[in-house]
Amino acid sequence: MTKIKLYELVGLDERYMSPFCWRAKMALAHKKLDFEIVPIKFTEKHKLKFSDQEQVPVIVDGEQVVADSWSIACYLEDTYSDAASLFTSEDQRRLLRVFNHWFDEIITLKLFPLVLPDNFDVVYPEDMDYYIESRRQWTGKTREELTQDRSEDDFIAWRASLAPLREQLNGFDYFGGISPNFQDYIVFSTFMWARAVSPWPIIKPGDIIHDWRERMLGLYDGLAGKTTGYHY
Ligand SMILES: N[C@@H](CCC(=O)N[C@@H](CS)C(=O)NCC(=O)O)C(=O)O
Repeated sequence: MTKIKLYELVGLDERYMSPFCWRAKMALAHKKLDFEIVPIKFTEKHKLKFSDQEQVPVIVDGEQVVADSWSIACYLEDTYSDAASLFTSEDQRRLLRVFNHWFDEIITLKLFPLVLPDNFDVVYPEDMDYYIESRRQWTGKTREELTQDRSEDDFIAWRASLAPLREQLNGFDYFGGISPNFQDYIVFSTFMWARAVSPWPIIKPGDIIHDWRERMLGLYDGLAGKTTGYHY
């Protein structure tokens, strides 16, 4: 069987900085599927033309091309139904779809301008012009303005907003209970983006979420923990 290809965004020093790619990668590992990473820089998105869109992650599994992390999780779940499940039931899949949106649009979006200023340091020089302009259009601010605007208080507020997740983890090793499921990968992906690009600790030791993140870093023979990132 040929390996599944995962097209994944990469920065300097092999920093895998796309949260959505982390979701796809952890889902592939969860199902114990054989895969290889095809690293993509921001200025190499023409290499994704075959997928009829311009974003990573994309997987190629034989003849099948699937883009978008949620679609990839569903594809893997349905295609490799004999392998460990990413969802505990169809009801949970529906609920996690909502969770997925909430986590992206509320939790990760709030963190975005706080971590973004550091992301510039790990972008390839050839990607920099595109990165500066696209992020200025996106946020309406320059890197300098974003840097000036953030403070530890913003991080404290962000950490506090994770209270419902702490509640869910209480007494469990993973959001999935005794073992991880796709909810764990959704949450973890944001932590992996931050870890790859910013020295600012978004979570601190002593927090139940920090303990969980440590467990996640060790999963699948340290798949995530072995990658380049800041340690906190
Ligand atoms: N909803 C999509 C979002 C994918 C996405 O936003 N990918 C980003 C990387 S994190 C991307 O390809 N960005 C290209 C760019 O910024 O030019 C998913 O879940 O996969």
